[in-house]
Order: sequence, then structure tokens, then C-alpha cells
Amino acid sequence: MPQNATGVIARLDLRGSRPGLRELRAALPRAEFDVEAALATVRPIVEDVRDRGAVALAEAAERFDGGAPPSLRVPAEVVAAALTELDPAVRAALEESIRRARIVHEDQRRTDHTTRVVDGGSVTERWVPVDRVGLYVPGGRAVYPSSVVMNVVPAQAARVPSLAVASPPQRDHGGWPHPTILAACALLGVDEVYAMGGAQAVAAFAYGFEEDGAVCEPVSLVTGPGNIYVTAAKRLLKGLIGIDSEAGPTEIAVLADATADAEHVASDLVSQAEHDPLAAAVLVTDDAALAEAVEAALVRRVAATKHTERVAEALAGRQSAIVLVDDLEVGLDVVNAYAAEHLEIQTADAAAVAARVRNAGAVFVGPWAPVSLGDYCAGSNHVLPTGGCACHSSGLSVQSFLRGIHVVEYDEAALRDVGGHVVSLSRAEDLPAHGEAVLARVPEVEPGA
Ligand code: HSO
Ligand code: ZN
Repeated sequence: MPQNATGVIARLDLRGSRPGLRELRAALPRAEFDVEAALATVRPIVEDVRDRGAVALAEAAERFDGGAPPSLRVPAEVVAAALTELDPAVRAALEESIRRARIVHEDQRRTDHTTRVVDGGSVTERWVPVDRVGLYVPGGRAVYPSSVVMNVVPAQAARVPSLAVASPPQRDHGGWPHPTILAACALLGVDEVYAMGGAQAVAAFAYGFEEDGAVCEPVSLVTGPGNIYVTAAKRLLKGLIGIDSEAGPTEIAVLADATADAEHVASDLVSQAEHDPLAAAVLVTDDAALAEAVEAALVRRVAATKHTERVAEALAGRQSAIVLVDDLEVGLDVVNAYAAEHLEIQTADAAAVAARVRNAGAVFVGPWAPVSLGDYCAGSNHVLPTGGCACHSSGLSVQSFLRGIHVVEYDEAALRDVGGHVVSLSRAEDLPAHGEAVLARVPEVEPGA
């Protein structure tokens, strides 16, 4: 992709064309994220935890985290102390983040629904939370108490009865997980916290283990972001456990026209580029003057921001670009093909344009809804599909922790009424015993009636 004069971000000029989906997928920037390659590293770790439990977990912590924690289970006093020591401003902000996320997620819980198919015959969709969830919270460069909120709140809104958190042991913090993570757990009322990280933590949740006579029971579902090894472990263990969608590097796309404020656009692109050198920042616009102004603002902001190197690398990477299009129609084609994790609409009549977005993890509408608001305090969830998965998947929500069970209730007359059709279909599929199960109850039915 051609780099323009400043070199801060590449340009992709689609003016004069209206590419189809296949062409757009090939042309649009995207980060490499090769989970397959990490599987070989992760497999023996996972098998070791399955076979040797807590001993394997302690050894893995020695190897990967620079030391084993005092115990895998973080004692309640350690979790409580982290909250006592939390900066009051951070505590107030986390409390507000939790409050807003709870309002939204509680309100989105689906209710059971019964459909009467015929007289005497009904199907109910009953929403049942999974029994036990393991939430993974990364340590290291990414210490995100906000991600604790975004994973725990929907699980609690779904009324998941048992919930445990794992986060890597930190040498600088007595071998316990980062204190801000522990404080967030305390604020959310989570008391089952483990000092374990990486692929081994996912395996520990999947298989369970015993430590000094106390059992960590296996979970049904593991959610939460992590590095490529955590993601590889989730892929490996999927089936035994459920997982949320695989999280790749974060992405922001902005669809903007001449009415957008270049400083707003540039600041939002930088805000997500700050996560990771592989983070993607994409501006799609029909206004060449805006493209110029955003680029100039990026040059200034990259130099002035705290994580200059990381941001510069993310913006200059093959995954980021300014895409020029003839009009917003083509712009919508582009953002729908790209299916960004986060999409901002900064155009005239932004709500109407946003209503035409079909593929995005979350959409931020108009000038007053930056992605960072959604990261922390909008009430929406920030665990969202990346890498184009927004074409087929949703972000984390209360629904992620529920299963819809179809409950079938028919009385004798209703079975007799449709029984002949069951018999006919069973014969057509050469599975006559299926029909016989009906005939054993209502022998008088005729096939096809
Ligand atoms: N933008 C990230 C979430 C996050 N931002 C956490 C700040 N902290 C992925 O949606
Ligand atoms: Zn963010």
C-alpha cells in the first residue's frame, strides 16, 4: 500500500471504483494473527496441567511468570486489601463503570418465551445460565480492570451461579495478580481468584485441579482476552469448554465525511492504536481535505502521546490506512466489508448512516461517542469480535452466558394429530424405530396424516 508524504499512515485510494466484497476483502488492511502457529507450544502445557494439576501450574508459573505464587488461590484478605489500597478516583470510576454496565446488561437479559404451536402443543425457549464460568484477565503490558468489569457484569446479569477469575502472578506484587485487578474483583463481589496465567490458566479452568485439599472445579465456559497462547489454549480446549470469540488485536474504523472534526478522528485513531503495535486504525472518508487534516493531526498527536513508539508502529503497520472513497455509499460498502471491532460514524445525519451498518462489533454514533467512552463507561460491552468476525459473531453480552433450551410439551391429542407425519418422515429417512416410538403411544395414526 502506498505510503504518503508523512509516512504516518498508508493511503488506499478507491475513488473512481465500487469494488465488490471479494475485492474489498483483498484490498483492505488487516493484521496477521497466526493462532495455529502457537498451538504446538501450547499443547504440552495443556496436557501437563490436565495430568499433573497444581504441580504443573506452579512449574509453569516458574517458567513463564518468573516465579510461582505463594498459592494458586488468592486469599480473601489479599483481594480485600487491594481494594482498601485502591486510588479513590480509580475506585469511583470503576464503580460508575460497573453501575452503567449493570444497567445495560440487566436490561438485556432475555426472558423465557412460550410458543403455542397447536392446541395442547407448545415449545418454550428457556434461558439457563451456564453452571460455572472462568474469566481470564491478562497481566503484563495489559492490566485492564475494565475488562474484569466487562466479563463479570454480563455473567452476573445472566445469574451464573459460580464464577472464578484467573490472572497471572506478578513478581512485583508478591506473586499475586496485579492489585488493580484484585480490587476490581472485590468491587464486583468476586471472591474466587487464582494467580495463574497463560495457556495453563485456561487448561486449569477446563480440567479443574486440587491444591492443598481445596478443589477448583472445572468450568463450562472460559471468557476474557489474552495473548496468542491464551487464545491458542482456548482453541485447543473448545468443545470441552465453551469460549467467547477469539480476541485478536484491537481495531477502530471511522467512517467520516466533511462534517467530521479532524482532531476528534485523529485522537480516536490514536486511542486504539495505543493498545498494541498490531492494533488497526482505519479511516474511511469521501473528503480528501479531511484525510489531509487527519493525517496532519496524527503526525502531531503521535509525537505528543505517551506511547509514541507503539502508536506509530500500529498506524504505519499494514493493518492501518486512510481509505478514500467517492461517496458514503461506497464508504458503507467498505466498513461493512471490513467488519471492524469498533466503528465510529462521524458524518452528517450519523444515526441514519449508522442504521445502515450491518457488520461491526459496536457502532459509535456521532461526535460525542468516542470508542474510549465504550471502553470504560458507556454501559456497553468492550469485549467485541475482531479480525472480521463481526460478520458472524457478537460481542460479549448477557446472552453469552445463557443457553436457550427448547422445552417441548405436547398432550395426547396433539401427538395423535401430527403422529402420522412423524411416521412418514421416519420411514423416508429409513429410521422406522422413530415412527414406532410414536405408534407405541398412539397406534391408530396413519402415515401421512
Ligand atoms: N479497546 C479495548 C478494550 C479496552 N480499552 C480496555 C481500554 N481498556 C478492546 O475493545
Ligand atoms: Zn481501548
